[in-house]
Order: sequence, then structure tokens, then C-alpha cells
Amino acid sequence: MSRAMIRTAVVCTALLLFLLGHVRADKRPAPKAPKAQCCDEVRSLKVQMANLTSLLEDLAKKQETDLMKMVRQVMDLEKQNQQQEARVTEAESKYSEIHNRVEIMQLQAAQAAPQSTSDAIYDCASLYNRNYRISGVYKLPKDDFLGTPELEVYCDMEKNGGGWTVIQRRRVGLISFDRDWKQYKNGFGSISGDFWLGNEHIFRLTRQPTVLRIELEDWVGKVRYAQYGFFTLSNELNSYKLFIDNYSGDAGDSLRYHNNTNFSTKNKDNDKCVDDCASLRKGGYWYNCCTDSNLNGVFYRYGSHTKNSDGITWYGWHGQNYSLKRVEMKIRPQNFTP
Ligand SMILES: [Ca+2]
Repeated sequence: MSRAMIRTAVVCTALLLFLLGHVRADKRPAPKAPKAQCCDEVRSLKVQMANLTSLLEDLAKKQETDLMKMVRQVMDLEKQNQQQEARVTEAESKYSEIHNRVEIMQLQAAQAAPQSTSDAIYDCASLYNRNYRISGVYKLPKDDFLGTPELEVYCDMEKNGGGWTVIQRRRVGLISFDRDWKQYKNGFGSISGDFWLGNEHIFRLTRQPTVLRIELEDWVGKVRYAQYGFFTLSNELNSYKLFIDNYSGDAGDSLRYHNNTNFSTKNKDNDKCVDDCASLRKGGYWYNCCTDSNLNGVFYRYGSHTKNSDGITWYGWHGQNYSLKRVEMKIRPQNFTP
């Protein structure tokens, strides 16, 4: 090895040692300096700032959540309010609809009452159904729907199941039945004695399906009856024409002969005869050609009845020359159940 080479090696080693020493010196911990203290404070402040920021963020989040909660609550309340309003509106609408229906029903009931409701006082059967069970004089109320006035009637509430409206009676004999058209139309006599109820009233009462029962008594106290399951009259324009059917009884079917005939009075001859039956037989009636029955004839007392054909006659029982002692005609709705 040359001297130059040895010198170079020594220089290099010295340089290396110098460098290593410098590096080792850098690795040693730095002594505490005013600069480091400042950094700690900054760091601490930074941490505090971070904590505060975090707290603020939390607070903001909480506020936002609370706000959202409140908004939701307000929205819920509004929704509930709307629902309640809707319910109120619906209820009001329903009430209005029901009220309307009730009004219509009341109107219909008022219009239909005289003929269809069971509690309307239409005749003696209606009164019977309202527990009036004593026979006697009753007043049927005036009927606005039918345009008829208040009517006094005699109700038979006891015989044959009751509920009968009496339309004719002969048993005293003091009242003449030889009357004109207008009197037979409106009725005459005494409602608790001898009377004719009136064709207009009979027409009205028989607009519902009606039963007619005729009770007859002779001068020795024998009693017979004739019943017709169907009985009605046409109106005045059609001369109160008689329609009967479904006979039953033990007096004989003498009214059948006069079925489908018009009513006649002494001033209105509507019979099917050349003769004037109402004038000849001295009473208004449905005359075919005079004979067979005349329940509105002359009331003959005791023994003077046998030779006259103008008395109260029922051919099927005592012939046309026998005038009966007592007769009563009464009607009742077909659907009546005692
Ligand atoms: Ca005639």
C-alpha cells in the first residue's frame, strides 16, 4: 500500500466517524425549550376547540332533531285536525241525508196514512184495533187526504168478532126511508136508532176490501143473517153501483138479484125495470126489477105487514109480502182479525 493510499483511507475514515458522530448527536432527545411549551398550549387549545366543535355539532344535531320532532308533531296535529274536520263534514252530510230521508218518510206517511197505516182511524175496525171494545156511537176524525169531514158512526164491537161499522138500521120505525138522492147520498136518521149512513160514506169506507153482514129479525123473534165476503160501491158518477160476492148465511142470497145495479131513489130511477121501483117500494135501494129484497122499505108494525110488498123485505126468508121487524147492515175490512 502506498502512502497516498493510506492518507486517503485515513481521511475517509475520519470523515465517516465525523458523520456518524453527527447523526448520533441528532438522535439524542431535544431539551425542553420555550418553543415546545408553546406547541403544547396550542395543542391543548386545539383539543379544546375540537371538543367545543364536537359539542356544538352535537347541540346543533339535537336542535335539528328536536325541530324535526316538533315539525312532525305539528304535521300530525294538522293531519288529525283535517281528519276530524273530514269526520265532522261527513257526519254533517250524513245527518243532512238522514234528515232528508226522514222528511220524505214523514211526507209519504202523511200521504199514505189514511189508507195504509194500521193506526189511522179509518172505521170501527181501526177503533177496535185501538182497544175500543164497547159498542156505541163514535166519531171518525176528518180525513184531509180523502177530503172527508168528521163522521159519526155506530160501531158494533161485540157481535161476530166486533169491529163492524153499521151502515143501515131499522128497528124503531119512526123515520121514513122514502127519501131523495141527496139525502141517500149524505145519510139521514139517528145514528143510535134508524138511519142510512150515506152512499158517499159507504163508497169511501168500501174502497178497501170489505165484508157486508146483514142481520134480519122477524116478528116472532127469529134471527137470520146473510154475509157477503166482498162488498163495494162505485162512486156517485156511476150511481153507487152495487158489487157483492161470496155469500154465506141462513137467510138466503136475496141481494144477489140486485148485484151490479145502480142505486135508485124516488127522484132518480136507475133500476132495470119499466117501473119506478124506488117510488113503488117507497125507499131508495139498488133495484134490479124491484123484487127479492128491499131493506129500505116501509116499516110495518105488528100484524099489518103481511099483505104489503113495499115493506122491509127479504124474499129468501119470508117472501116479498112479509115486512121484517128488524134489520141491520154492517161492514168490516176483509183483513180484520178480532
Ligand atoms: Ca125504471
